[in-house]
Amino acid sequence: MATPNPPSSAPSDLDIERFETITYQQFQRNAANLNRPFIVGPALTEAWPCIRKWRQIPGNDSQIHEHLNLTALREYAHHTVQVADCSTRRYNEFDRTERRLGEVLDLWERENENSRKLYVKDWHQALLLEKNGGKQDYIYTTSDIFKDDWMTHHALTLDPPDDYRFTYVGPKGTFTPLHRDVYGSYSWSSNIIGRKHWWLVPPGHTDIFRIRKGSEDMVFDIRDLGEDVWKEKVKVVVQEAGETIFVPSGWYHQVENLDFCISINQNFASSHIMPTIYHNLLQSQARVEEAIDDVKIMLRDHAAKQSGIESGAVNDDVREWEVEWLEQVQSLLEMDAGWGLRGFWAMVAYNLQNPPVDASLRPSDDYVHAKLRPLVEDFRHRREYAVLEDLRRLVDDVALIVGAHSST
Ligand SMILES: O=C(O)CCC(=O)C(=O)O
Ligand SMILES: [Fe+2]
Repeated sequence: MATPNPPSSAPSDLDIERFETITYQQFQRNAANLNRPFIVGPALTEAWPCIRKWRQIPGNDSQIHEHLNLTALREYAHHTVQVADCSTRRYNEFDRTERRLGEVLDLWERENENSRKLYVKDWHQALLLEKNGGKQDYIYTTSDIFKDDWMTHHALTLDPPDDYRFTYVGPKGTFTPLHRDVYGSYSWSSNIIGRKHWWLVPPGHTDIFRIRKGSEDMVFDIRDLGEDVWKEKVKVVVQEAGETIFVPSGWYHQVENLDFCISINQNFASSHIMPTIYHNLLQSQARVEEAIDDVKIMLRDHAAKQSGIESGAVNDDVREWEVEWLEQVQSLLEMDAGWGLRGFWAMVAYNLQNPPVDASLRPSDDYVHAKLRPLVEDFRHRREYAVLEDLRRLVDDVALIVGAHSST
């Protein structure tokens, strides 16, 4: 029997829920429980100083930057930024260079074919402002719902301080190819000026975008595949100026600027997704280990020769070569993925001891500890725990807090 059509107002699986305003409990349900995207209306950003500063009073000229007051960005002309050239693809990204923002502003103001393709991305505007004695809230305030962020909260304590807060500026037509966010983190992105077109792929539909069956590599631009292939599977939405979008953990997405846009975004992670982040890091580590497997054999054989033991018969207690091996893997992982196991556990320990936000805006300690206990237990079976003393001490500190009892 045919099922009747749902009333046209019923939300379909492809709809993105929109909130005018949102409570922390609603955020928790969508982020932690359902891991699905949503959009929050302009009420979240309307008091941000940057909206007033960067919006251009409409005139009747036909500048490509329309509503964006590029002159107001001159204040940051000395900031070094990453610039993607959207006319030149390089692997899974566009060609990128590092330039002073002032140089890019000059190019945009000259308005030619080449400058229309330049997209300023991953500009650490808030961090650079703070380094010069300023404050993030001169530009914007992070919404309460996103404050339980373990990544930037910890990264700001490093020497030199780092963060995952970014500003994006790009003319109409510039775009970000299909990707997943770093380490399986969440992101939020608020459009200050202009509209963005988003394509969001639910984790269950990732396979249709692989370049080959079983491959880790994804298509660069969803649109190359033809809409019929993905139409029923991908969430597509236009994000208006002032709106904020939440991108869930592990969702592939791609974004096109429909106008000259400026947006503020942040990759973030709270206790809900620590297991994802931990397992993603271990997967990256496994790839590093595989790539330099010959180094392991070399170190082990060398140690065996030195101690006069036949290769393969090295006693488990001979650890020096293994310390060297595990350290090499960690430093390569840090270069490749931006951090390693030390960074992960230091972040966890720091956030347990110094929660980023008041208890009403984060899960209960019981919840947080229950999320972390299995990770501690897993890590205690790893060679890094047995061999690298500083890591063992760090993880033992975490174990004490979360109540993971020693296995020995
Ligand atoms: O706005 C863009 O071009 C990309 C934003 C993005 O990928 C994100 O917020 O995760
Ligand atoms: Fe992203």
